[in-house]
Amino acid sequence: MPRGKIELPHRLEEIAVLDPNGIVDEALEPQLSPQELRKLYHGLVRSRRFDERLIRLQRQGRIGTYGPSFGQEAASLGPASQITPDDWFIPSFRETAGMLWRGWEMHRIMLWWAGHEFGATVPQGLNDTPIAVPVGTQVQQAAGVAFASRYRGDGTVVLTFIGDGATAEGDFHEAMNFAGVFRLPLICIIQNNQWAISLPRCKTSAAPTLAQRAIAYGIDGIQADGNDILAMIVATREAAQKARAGEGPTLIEAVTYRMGVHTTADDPKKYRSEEEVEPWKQRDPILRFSKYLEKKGVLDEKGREEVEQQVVEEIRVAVEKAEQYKPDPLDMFRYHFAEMPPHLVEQMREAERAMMPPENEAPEARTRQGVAV
Ligand SMILES: Cc1ncc(C[n+]2csc(CCOP(=O)(O)OP(=O)(O)O)c2C)c(N)n1
Ligand SMILES: [Mg+2]
Repeated sequence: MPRGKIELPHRLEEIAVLDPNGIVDEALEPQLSPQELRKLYHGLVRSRRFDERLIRLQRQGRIGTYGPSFGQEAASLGPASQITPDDWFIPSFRETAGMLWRGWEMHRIMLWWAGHEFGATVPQGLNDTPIAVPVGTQVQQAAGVAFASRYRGDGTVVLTFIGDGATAEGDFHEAMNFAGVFRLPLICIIQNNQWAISLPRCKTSAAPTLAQRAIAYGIDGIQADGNDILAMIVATREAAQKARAGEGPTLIEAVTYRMGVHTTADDPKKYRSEEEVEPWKQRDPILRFSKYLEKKGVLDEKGREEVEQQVVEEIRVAVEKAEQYKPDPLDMFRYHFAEMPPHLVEQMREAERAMMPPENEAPEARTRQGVAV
C-alpha cells in the first residue's frame, strides 16, 4: 500500500458571528426578534450582577466558596437558549448564566453555594441536574442520559458543559467515545477559559484546538468564539438539530476567558499577569453584544438602565429570601437511606440532644422530623 494522507470524514469548523467591536457578519447572523435579543442581553447582565453580588456576600462571610463565571456568560447562556425545558441541561460549576436562563431561581443557586441541600434540588418542570463540582463527572452522566433519551426515543437533546482542564480527564474521553459510538443526542460545550485553576491551557493538551478531539471520537467538532453569544447560538442550534435528527453528538469548544478568580479561594495574581487579562476585557461578551444591539436599534442607554434596575432588585429579593431560609440541621442525617440504619439513628439522637434548648426554653424548638425517636 502506498503512503498517503488519511481523509477524515468528520467536520471541524470554527465560527464567530460578531467581531470584537460588535460588527455582525450578516451571512451568519441568526434571525432573532428584538424581544429575543433583549431577553438574551437581560440574561447576560443578570448573571454578571449576580456573580458580583455573590462575591461580595462571600467576602462578608454570608456564603461559602463561590466560583464566578465573569466573561463566560455568553458561552453558557447562548447554548442554554437553544434547548427546550424538556431537553436536558447538565452543568458543571460555571454555568450560572445558563442555569438562571433555564429557570433556576437566584436564591436556590445562592443556597447551593451556601452549602444547603435545597440548592441541589432541581426546580419543578426542568430536566436539569444540580451543579457538579467533581471535575468531569457530569459529562459521563450526560452521556448516560443521552443514551436513555435515545433508548426511549423521547427526542430529548442533552446539553452538557466541561472546562478545558477537565477535558484531559478520562471521564471526558470515556463519555465522548461512548456518545460517538452510540450516536447519542449529546452536545458538549467545552468552556475553554484558558485556565484550570493555576494550570494554563497549554499544559492541558498539546493539541492546537480542543475541538479537534472530536475527530478521534468520529463526531463533528466546532470551535466557536465563546465571547460571542451569536456564534454560540448558531453552533448550538445546528448541533441540536443534528442531535434531534439522530445524527449524533457534537463537541463545541467555546474559546473564552476566565476574567475573575477561579473561586473565592483563589488569587490569580499569583500565577497570571494583568497584561494577559487586559485584552480579554476588550472582548467582554456583554459589551460586544450590547454594541451589536445598539447598532441594530434594539437597545439604548435607557434600555440598559432598565435592565440594571430590574436585575438589582431581583438580586436584592433573592438574597433576602435565601437568608430567611432556615433548614433543619438534622437534615444532614436524612436522605441517604430509605430506612435510617441504627448507628445513624443514634448519631441523630445525639445531635438532637446537643441542639436542645435549655430546660426553660420553648419545647417547639426541638425538632424530631424524619425518624421515630
Ligand atoms: C475530581 C476533581 N479533582 C479536582 C478538583 C479540584 N478542582 C476544582 S476546579 C478544578 C480545575 C478545573 O479546570 P477546568 O476544567 O478548566 O474548569 P474551570 O474551573 O476553568 O471552569 C480542579 C482541579 C475537583 N473539583 N474534582
Ligand atoms: Mg478552565
